[in-house]
Amino acid sequence: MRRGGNVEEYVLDVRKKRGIVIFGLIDPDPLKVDISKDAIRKCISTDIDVFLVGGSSLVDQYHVDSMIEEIRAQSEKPIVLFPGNVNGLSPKADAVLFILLLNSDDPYYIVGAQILGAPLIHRYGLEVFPTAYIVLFSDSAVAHVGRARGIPPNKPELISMYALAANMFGSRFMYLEGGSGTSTHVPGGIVEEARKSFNGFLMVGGGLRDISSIGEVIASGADGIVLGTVLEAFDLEDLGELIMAARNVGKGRD
Ligand code: 1GP
Repeated sequence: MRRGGNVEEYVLDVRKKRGIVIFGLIDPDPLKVDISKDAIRKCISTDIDVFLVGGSSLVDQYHVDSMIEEIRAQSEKPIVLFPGNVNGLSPKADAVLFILLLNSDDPYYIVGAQILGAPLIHRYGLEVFPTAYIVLFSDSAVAHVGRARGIPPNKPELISMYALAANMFGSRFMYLEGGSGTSTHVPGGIVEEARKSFNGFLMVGGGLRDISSIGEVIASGADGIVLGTVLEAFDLEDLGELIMAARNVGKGRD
């Protein structure tokens, strides 16, 4: 059942009550349907807060729709699209990260795809999360596809330029992306610098697979973390422990 325009409120409320919002990223790649269905079941058993659907280049709307139906049949949690392109949109979701890939060199990823997607989003009645998206590491698939210029990890001051611009563009969400499956996560110094300048909800993802990296990004100011690879790679017990540890770090935050 569609939630009808209150997902952002729900996300902010979870942040307030639980200290951290945990996003489970489900990949609608048609070549790994069983793995993604298994990841959905693990997300439900381990109590993630929000489903993100997308993130991969290998998608078509049929598989996005069917992953959403799979989630809906088992969970009431909100489903937010994380489209890598216009083909990642679906009328069955609750909301969409309306992504501005701020450090792309290609106008298509800054404004082109958004213009093509806007009429569909409007017609589908999806709730929109205006999201400034910054891809940190240039050796990731998302950087390659989105032609993103990487940000040197030892130059955290550069991120504040993006964070200030994100505010000025009116973005209510900012997503610092390391890249799926990356060996290093977004460093705490970068998260801290973004936190100082960005006024909205700060998400961090990519390469978060142990409590030390998760603890570091939460302590540095992340409001939400995105988990993708661990949902597929970890068994239910290890994933449950990791998520419980993340919840403990989030407890008692302002
Ligand atoms: C990718 O940030 C997400 O867009 C999740 O990354 O697969 O490394 O968890 P992982």
